[in-house]
Amino acid sequence: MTSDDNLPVPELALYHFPGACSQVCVFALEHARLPYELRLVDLKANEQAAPGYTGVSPLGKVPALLTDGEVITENAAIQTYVDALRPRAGLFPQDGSPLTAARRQAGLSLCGGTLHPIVRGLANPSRITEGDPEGVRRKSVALGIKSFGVAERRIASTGWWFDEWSLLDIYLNWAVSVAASTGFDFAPFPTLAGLRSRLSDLPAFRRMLEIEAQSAAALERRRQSA
Ligand SMILES: N[C@@H](CCC(=O)N[C@@H](CS)C(=O)NCC(=O)O)C(=O)O
Repeated sequence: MTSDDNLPVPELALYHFPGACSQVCVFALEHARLPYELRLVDLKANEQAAPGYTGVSPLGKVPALLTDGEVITENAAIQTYVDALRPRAGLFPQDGSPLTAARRQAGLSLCGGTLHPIVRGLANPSRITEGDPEGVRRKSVALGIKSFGVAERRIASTGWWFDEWSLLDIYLNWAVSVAASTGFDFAPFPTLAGLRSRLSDLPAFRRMLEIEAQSAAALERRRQSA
């Protein structure tokens, strides 16, 4: 099979857990209409620590993408790779400008390097400390107010990281949804809070939500039969 840019399309398999940041990669593959196999890793059952999976992802994290048998780890790298396979899918702006490229990298770094650890501290504080998890949670709230504030100011004028939606808005929405599920207050950040409803206009976003629900149900069945 070839892509719309006549690049050969590799055989793809994505390792995913519903609700995890790997949902951004699900969206990317769906929007780019690339065929892929979805392989579920049950983080609740600690499957990420099993040797079968650490052979794929040495840190035992999702997402990981197999492409013709080669592994790509790190969400930002997978997003960049999928965009490179299908540049005309419109996952990121393609104006070729160095400033746009730098802003894209800034967004990927903000989501992966800053917001992700904060939402982890909100959702799973006891996995970060051997001491008082409540202290980690409180600190994560304070860091979240500052860092989500930066993201809110960035997207406030257009509603998106760039002038139009991009994969960065899907990534931001993931961080917002996890933080919101812990009770983090998004009232001061209305543009971030409205991301999900604006993104729901995209067919691939709705497909991603369906895949999330189907994956959660499949894992529940797997646990019941274990
Ligand atoms: N730096 C990695 C972080 C990925 C990550 O932390 N994924 C979480 C799910 S959102 C995970 O797999 N956690 C399992 C664990 O830490 O045991 C990336 O950006 O891809």
